[in-house]
Amino acid sequence: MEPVLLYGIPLGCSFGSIVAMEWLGLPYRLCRINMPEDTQRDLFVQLNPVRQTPVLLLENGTVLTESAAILPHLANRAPARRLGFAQGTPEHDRLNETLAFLNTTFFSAFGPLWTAYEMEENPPVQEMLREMGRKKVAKAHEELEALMAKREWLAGDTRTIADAYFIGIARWAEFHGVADPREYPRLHAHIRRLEEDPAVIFAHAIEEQRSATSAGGFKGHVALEDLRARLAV
Ligand SMILES: N[C@@H](CCC(=O)N[C@@H](CS)C(=O)NCC(=O)O)C(=O)O
Repeated sequence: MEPVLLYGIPLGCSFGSIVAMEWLGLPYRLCRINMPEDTQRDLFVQLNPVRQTPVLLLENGTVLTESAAILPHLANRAPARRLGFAQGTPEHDRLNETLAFLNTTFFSAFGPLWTAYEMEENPPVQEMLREMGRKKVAKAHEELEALMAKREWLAGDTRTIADAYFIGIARWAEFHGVADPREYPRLHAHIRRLEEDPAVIFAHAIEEQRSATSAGGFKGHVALEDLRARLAV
């Protein structure tokens, strides 16, 4: 069977891996994971003891976790698609640098906002966390805005897995009502361009369970329980 990407809803950062899968154009399946309920299930914990999505189940029954590992793995599957670069090149270094920034500084800037959103009501603590989150998200946006002054795409002159990963996280700013797009015009133009991409439109439709047209190799969903038989022992 094709590789299976386990993606988390609502609003998972695995969105970027769905976009990358579509850009890749190779056959794949998806497995829908409701967070946090499904991430606590025995089979999911067996797949990823860290209890997080995305998870990529490979053809040989082994598992790859972490966006920073899954996305380069996908890019390497079809080098002709140019979603990544050959190891040892300056472009590869630049892509690693950008992915690392997105996976640490940008991703974690939203941490306080998610904590405030998910915690039991406690207005003073929530307001403090929101303020901290607003500042961290604004700083990360400033850094990305400066970067986009020099580049057409996040990691250089061409579209890469960094852009796929970015769009799955960037939408959190609107969800939390932070980072006014007018303050980051280049970054916002980049977001608008990505939002018009068929792969991004597809990923939204998948998350929202609307009819979704794949421009890539999507072969349908599989249930979590059906993956049990595929796991390598
Ligand atoms: N370092 C991981 C972080 C993954 C992560 O935090 N995933 C969240 C969604 S964005 C998740 O699955 N949370 C599980 C839950 O809320 O139950 C990566 O980049 O892949």
